[in-house]
Amino acid sequence: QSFLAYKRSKLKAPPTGMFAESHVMCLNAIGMAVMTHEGISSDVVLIDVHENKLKGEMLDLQHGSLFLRNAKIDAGTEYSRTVNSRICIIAAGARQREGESRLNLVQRNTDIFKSIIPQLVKYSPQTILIVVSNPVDLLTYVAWKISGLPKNRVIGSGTNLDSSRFRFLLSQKLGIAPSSCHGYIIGEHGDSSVAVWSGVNVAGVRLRELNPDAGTETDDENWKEIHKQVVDSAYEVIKLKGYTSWAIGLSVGSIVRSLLRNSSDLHAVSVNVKGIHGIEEDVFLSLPAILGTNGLTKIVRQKLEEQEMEKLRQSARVIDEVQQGLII
Ligand code: 6V0
Repeated sequence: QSFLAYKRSKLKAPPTGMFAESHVMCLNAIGMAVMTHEGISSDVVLIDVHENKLKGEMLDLQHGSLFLRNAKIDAGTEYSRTVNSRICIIAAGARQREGESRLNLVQRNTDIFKSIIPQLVKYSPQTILIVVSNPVDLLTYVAWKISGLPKNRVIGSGTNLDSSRFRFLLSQKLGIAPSSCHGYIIGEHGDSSVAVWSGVNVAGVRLRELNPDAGTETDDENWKEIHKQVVDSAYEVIKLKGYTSWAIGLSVGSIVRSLLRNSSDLHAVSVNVKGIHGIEEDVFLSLPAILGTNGLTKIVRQKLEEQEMEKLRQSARVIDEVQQGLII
């Protein structure tokens, strides 16, 4: 996919400066999944360098606009189309190859961002950027640096998806719907993510009350396997179908909905975490965050165990080291 720009409709924008409902446009399956997410947006623009693919996707989406609450769908290669976008979703870039780590993608996608971000900010200086491209935590930092936007308006999709995978897998093991199984994956979206086992609960009943070893090496119920499956999920889907699309699309759709509706919903998203949980580096990692009209409103400070915090600090150090080597 490329990036999805949720535009502010010039016709519909109320004079108060409030944003009208946005619009989705998207090129690939990620965008398609976002598009179909409960009519989140009424005005969407899709930008990509691949003109034919773009036109094909646009027509395909337009033909379905009847079923998308008549959403306005536009597409093109010119950034002027994105003017006054309330939210820009950046999912442009190289895909992970089978077996390739997300970190390997970083300089390739940084170079792509250098051509995209200044254009987006030029046409929509008030926008909120949502970064999806991988490695998402590093690229959220890159987007923040290039854009010059305040921290609250640059957010990475982060572990919102990992947390959804986690809750799905918990639900399978417990026989309870994912929406009723509570738990967070935080930190890096990827191999060094942290499962907060101490907080996993159903209706306030903590898993650790029933099994104090849950998630540890000594656990004979092997709960930690679930976190391993979360980490391996993308690799598995990519191996099977070549790319991931539906879960990430739906996950980004949920973030967009919270921003547009000013819902104060909580999402594990990649935000600037310097000064939290003892992290000293200027890095972006996922923590539970409240989202609203202005982007990031608050970060919820979970009561983490020392080893969970140490894992976060270790990720921060690794990410910072890569950041230092980037040519931004
Ligand atoms: P894709 O289907 O190849 O789409 C990428 C699109 O980017 C293509 O259509 C390209 O034409 C376009 N593109 C490349 N360069 C530019 C540019 N300079 N300007 C505009 N468009 C450009 O890849 P896919 O959609 O599968 O993945 C895209 C990115 O999202 C990759 O970095 C993935 O790793 C990342 N994902 C991140 C996920 C997450 O959880 N954060 C999940 C899935 C994919």
